[in-house]
Amino acid sequence: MTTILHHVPGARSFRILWLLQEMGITPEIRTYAIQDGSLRHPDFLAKSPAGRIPALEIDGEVIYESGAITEYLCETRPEFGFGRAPGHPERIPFLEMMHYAETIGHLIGGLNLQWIFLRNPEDRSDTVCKLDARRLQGAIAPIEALLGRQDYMLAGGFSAADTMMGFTLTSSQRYVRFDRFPNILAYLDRMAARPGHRAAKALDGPSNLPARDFYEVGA
Ligand SMILES: N[C@@H](CCC(=O)N[C@@H](CS)C(=O)NCC(=O)O)C(=O)O
Repeated sequence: MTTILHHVPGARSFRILWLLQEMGITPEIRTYAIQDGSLRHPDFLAKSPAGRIPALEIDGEVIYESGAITEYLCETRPEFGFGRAPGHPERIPFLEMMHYAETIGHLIGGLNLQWIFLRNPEDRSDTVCKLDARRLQGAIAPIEALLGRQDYMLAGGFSAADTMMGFTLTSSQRYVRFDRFPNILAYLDRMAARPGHRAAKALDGPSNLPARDFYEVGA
């Protein structure tokens, strides 16, 4: 099997790298940078029409959208138990958490645009930044409550909902102070201790995002 992951270090493609490593699959990695135009090259647009990572090629077939890739990998490799198939008692929370990761993810993307990718910082909107940081914090708070009741996104144990959400929660720390979310901090420590996560971190590569660790947004 040939597996190629189109990847930006520290970006959403980490979700796929981590899941693949949990499955014992090491892909060939093609690395891009968001700010250098490489994701807008026609060759890449032919694989991912909005010019976004991740895209995953398996034996020449390309899939884009991290949630779709994740569901596909779980469905085609049920022996790992990382998905929750139709009829499974955790099917609904599985789907909810998979997609909730992108409710949070799109808020981070908006803040990244404001703080990292705008060419002219004077174009940044303080109002939008504050609103989005508050909305981000509000979207994370229910996860803190959830992790007060269970160790993973699903009560039944580790799943691909964790590879989707774990990455998202890690990235949220750029805009939200997590000292108010101790259950999530303990969860992220548990995730980081997993051999699959460690192996994925080793493959991730150095960040090429010109980003600070934390932006004080005033939430
Ligand atoms: N919903 C998509 C979002 C993909 C996405 O926006 N990826 C970002 C990196 S985290 C990207 O490629 N950004 C490039 C751009 O916005 O030009 C997914 O989950 O795969």
